[in-house]
Amino acid sequence: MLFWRKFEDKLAALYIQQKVRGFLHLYNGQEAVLAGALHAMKENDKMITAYRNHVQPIGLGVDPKRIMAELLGKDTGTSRGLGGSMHIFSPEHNFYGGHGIVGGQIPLGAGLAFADKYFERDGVTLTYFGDGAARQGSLHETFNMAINWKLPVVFICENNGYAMGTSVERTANHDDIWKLGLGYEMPCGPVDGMNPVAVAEAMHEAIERARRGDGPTLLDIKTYRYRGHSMSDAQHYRTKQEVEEYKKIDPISQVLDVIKSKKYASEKQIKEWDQEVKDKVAECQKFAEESPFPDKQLLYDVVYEQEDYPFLKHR
Ligand SMILES: Cc1ncc(C[n+]2csc(CCOP(=O)(O)OP(=O)(O)O)c2C)c(N)n1
Ligand SMILES: [Mg+2]
Repeated sequence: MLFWRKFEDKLAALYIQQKVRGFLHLYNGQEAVLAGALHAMKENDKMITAYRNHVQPIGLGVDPKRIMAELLGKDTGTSRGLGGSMHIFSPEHNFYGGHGIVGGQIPLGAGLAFADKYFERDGVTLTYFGDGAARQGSLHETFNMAINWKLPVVFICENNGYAMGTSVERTANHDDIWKLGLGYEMPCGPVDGMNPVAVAEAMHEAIERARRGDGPTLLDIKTYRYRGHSMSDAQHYRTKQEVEEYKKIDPISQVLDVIKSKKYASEKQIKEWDQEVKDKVAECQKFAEESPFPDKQLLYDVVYEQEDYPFLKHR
């Protein structure tokens, strides 16, 4: 979690230097929602999410150097710099993106789960979406089919309280997103998303339900993002005090408190971890900055020669 946090802080700095361009949506504050999931996932399980998607692939084993390179538009990036911030993709690590259309990944996640069931492969698909995406119609069509066909999928609403700036309370008659599962008789419930242990427990239960053939679960994971929706967000919709309140229950601090109180590690060890994380982030930056931009010919290749995806062959 600490590495993901610092990796994203570095991306914010690189954005200000105009080395990362376009959109940039950061995950700071939401790390427990990923850490808990990774704890519960097994080898063939898959993950799909929206555009707040830089750290999930790192958690699944993608080299973070290649993710930073992707954000800088470099040839060594996960999609040779063509995907950019919102479209990290690495199927070989079971990471299926990286989607910019709000709610677009919800049916795709059910589709991945359908394929696993159809081909009788072991595997559960974790389908992430935001509270804003929970208001899209595609969610309802997907829920209906997924529960009807008992697809091996877990629907994870990463409820950080806001869409771009619209609060959950303003977008529906009630603000309990988990209750959207009730109409489909889909197991559902709220989860404390600032606590990685609570997330892991809920994920274990939901993933195992899907794996044994009992179908989907909807988890409404209450979390918070410290930074703006994207880098260009004046944040008029919330107070600084609200952000500070959430920082008091920060997932990384919660884990550090346990480590310290149980004496799992010394202060010296904790400082060493900090340094290791800083060094690793610096290594990613060096790799990304020193990598070349892709050759212009690549644009032609991906537009006109897609049949065998030559541009992906180097992977
Ligand atoms: C179909 C569609 N409508 C609108 C947008 C513009 N848009 C981008 S992000 C966003 C908010 C989504 O919020 P949420 O699902 O809560 O995700 P979060 O950013 O909080 O992680 C909107 C409206 C879009 N990308 N796609
Ligand atoms: Mg949101």
